Formats: sequence, C-alpha cells, structure tokens
Amino acid sequence: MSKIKNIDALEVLDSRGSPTIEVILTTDDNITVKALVPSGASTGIHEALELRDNDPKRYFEKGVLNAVSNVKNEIFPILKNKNVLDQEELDYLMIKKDGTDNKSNFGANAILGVSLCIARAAAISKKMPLYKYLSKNDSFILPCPMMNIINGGAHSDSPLDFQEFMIRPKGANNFKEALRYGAEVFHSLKKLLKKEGFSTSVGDEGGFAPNFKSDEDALDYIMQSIKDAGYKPNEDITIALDCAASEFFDENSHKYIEKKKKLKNLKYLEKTPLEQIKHLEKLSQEYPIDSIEDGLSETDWDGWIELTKQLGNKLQLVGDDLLVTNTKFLKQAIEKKACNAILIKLNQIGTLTETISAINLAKEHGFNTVISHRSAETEDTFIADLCVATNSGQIKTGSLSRSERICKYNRLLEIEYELKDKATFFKGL
Ligand code: 2PG
Ligand code: MG
Repeated sequence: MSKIKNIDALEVLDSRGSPTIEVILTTDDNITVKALVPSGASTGIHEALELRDNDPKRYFEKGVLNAVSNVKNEIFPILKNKNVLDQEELDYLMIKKDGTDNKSNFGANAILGVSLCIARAAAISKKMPLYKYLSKNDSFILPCPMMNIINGGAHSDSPLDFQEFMIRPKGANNFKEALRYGAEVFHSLKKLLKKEGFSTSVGDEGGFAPNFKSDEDALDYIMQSIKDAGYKPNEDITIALDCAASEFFDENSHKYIEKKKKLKNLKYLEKTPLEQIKHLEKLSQEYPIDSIEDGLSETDWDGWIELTKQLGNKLQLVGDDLLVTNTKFLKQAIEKKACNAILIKLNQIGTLTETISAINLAKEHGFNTVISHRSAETEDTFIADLCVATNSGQIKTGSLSRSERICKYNRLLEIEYELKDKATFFKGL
C-alpha cells in the first residue's frame, strides 16, 4: 500500500505562455509523480472553474499562485496518509471539502492536478502502466486520431470562425499508420499553402492558420492535400469539424454570425439555427465529413435536438461546450436526444473519477466518446493513457506539429508498441 506523504505544487507555463499548475505527489514508499493541467480558450459556460489570481501585477492576472497554495495548504492536509489506490474516495473528499458546484473554492486546476497524480502514483504502486491500471478490460483499442490541421476561431488569427478542421485517417490499419497518414497530409498541405502564397505559420494547436475566405476554402485545401499525399478522401481519410459555434452565436438575435461576415456587414449571411443546420448538412454532403463538434451553441438546446433529428443518423455530433464532461448535462442530452457523442476533457469537470463517470454513462447510452486536449497544453500525456484505458477509440490532440500535441501521439505510439497484437485499431463511426 502506498500512502500519500506529501503533495507539492508550483506555477509553470503552458503552451500559450500562460501560467498553469504542476502538482508533485510523493508517497511513503518513495514514489514521486507529477501532473500538469491544461487550459482552454473557447471554454463552455458550465465548466468547472479554473482558479486564476486576478493579480494585475503578474502575468496579466493569469497567475495560479492561489491554486498552488490551495494544493499545499488545503488539499494536502485532507489527503495526507491516504491510500493512493482509493481514487474515487479521495476525489470525492476533495469535492466535498471544496464544497462548491464548480470547484471554485480550491480551483478545478488545483483539484485535477492532485487527482491525476493519485492515479499515476497508484499505477506505479501496482507496477502497471497507467493505461492498464485505469482499465477495466483485458483488450485495448488504439484510437483513430482527429488531427486539427487548420486552426480558426479562438485558436488563431485566421478569419475562419470554425475553430478546427481535422482529418481522421480511418482507413489506416493501426495507430502508427494513422499518424503517418496525418503527418503526410500535414506536409502536403504546407507545400500547397506555400505554393499558393499563403502563410504556413501555425495556430494554438499546431494547425495552419491561412487567410482563407470561407470554410469551403479550408475544406478544398484539405481535400487537395489528402490527394497530394496519395490518399483517397472518404475511403482513407475523412474530415471532422469543431465549429465551436458558441463563440459566434448571438444570443440577442438568436443567430449564428461569423466574425468575417460581421466585418463585411452582410446581414443575409447570418444564420438562424435552422439555416446553420442546413449549412452543416450541405458541407457534409459536399465533403467527406463524418463528425461535427459544437455545430451549434451551448445555449441552443432546441437547435441541437433538431440537428440530431436531421443529421444524427449520418454524422457523429459531438457535444463539447454543450456537455462540459458533466453527467448532469449528458443526462439531459441523452433524454432530449441532443447530440450523439461527448467530448471528454478532464479539466472541464476537474477530477478523474467524474471524467470516467461521464465516459461510462455515455457508453451505456450508445454515445461515442472522444478524449480531448485543450488549446493550451503541456508536456503531460495523461489523456493518451486515458483514451486507451477506456477504449474510447477516438482522440483529438491537435495537429502534427508542436511538442505539446506530439507528445500525446508519441505516447500512443509507445502504448501500441508495448501492446503489440493485444491492441486493435478503432475502426469506426
Ligand atoms: C475544443 C478545445 C480543444 P479549447 O473546443 O474542443 O480543441 O478548445 O481548449 O480552447 O476549449
Ligand atoms: Mg470543442
């Protein structure tokens, strides 16, 4: 049995150069582990609270020294001498002591860092790799990655309002090949953009951020680069979108108004929810799109019900801001038939136990699960192990550049290598 001897924390930086928290946990039998917490840009209104210092003198108010202090002075005393194998009990102890619905007392960043350290220490205590320790199964599924090769929305200066244009190499036979397909398309796209005089600088998640005029431009370039890399669109590689539509939904007029269109003041391009659904349908008919995340706003539940009625049998419709990895909202979505898949982000809810509950509930009701990074990430690779442990089958962790994205892919390569023929590759939607 490994008991918690110390929990320490410090302020470090994430991939956007803003502060985040690193937690270090030590046990009485000399296990030391650490966990780093990511951060979102297009966050859902119901996400657990990421505690920031709001001190104008440091990091433009984004410091996390209060969260660091909460780990050392509030959370550690509660968990001291506890057994790291009791994940659920320890997570609920933190939740209870925090005492708020959204973890705003200790901060979800503080709580999550500790929660992930507990799991890591337990895995070492059991002498197991993390994915095996977290798993309830004997067989493992390696995920089909959704790779975000064009970054728009809140993640780049590109005029595109759709946040993520991703490729899914569903025709690959294993994860290693899927990653190769993705990297080859990424390099083909770079070449094509250069040739056509576009910038090849990248956005927050490592995808390109060119000055495209329309979503269709982005999709056309992706189609061409799939072909240039020697693959067949649809058969080998499909396309997934994260519209992050909460970001361009206007609550007053109840319309979807894309930024680039607002600039030109072309009123007729504003869309009602029904028109937005039609637009998504049209895109999915013209391009090999099989998954759309946050196609509508987190507040537009009626729209989501209609979207799922119209397109739910053809497309994976992923709720991110809509569900915020929270079983309360997931239950609503199941009941109302709004969306058919859930995006899973550990820091939206703030503990590993609650994250796994959301995954389990989704699976029980036939919802697909997609394990996800945040737009500001770190070198922490926990989500790679979580994805294999839960046989989720899908992961989105950015493009084929920037190490805070690649480290998750590399971890999946290691896991696949270790499992050899004990792992199968996710086949599909
Ligand atoms: C999303 C995420 C990750 P953010 O919307 O799915 O890609 O972005 O972390 O900015 O919320
Ligand atoms: Mg999203």
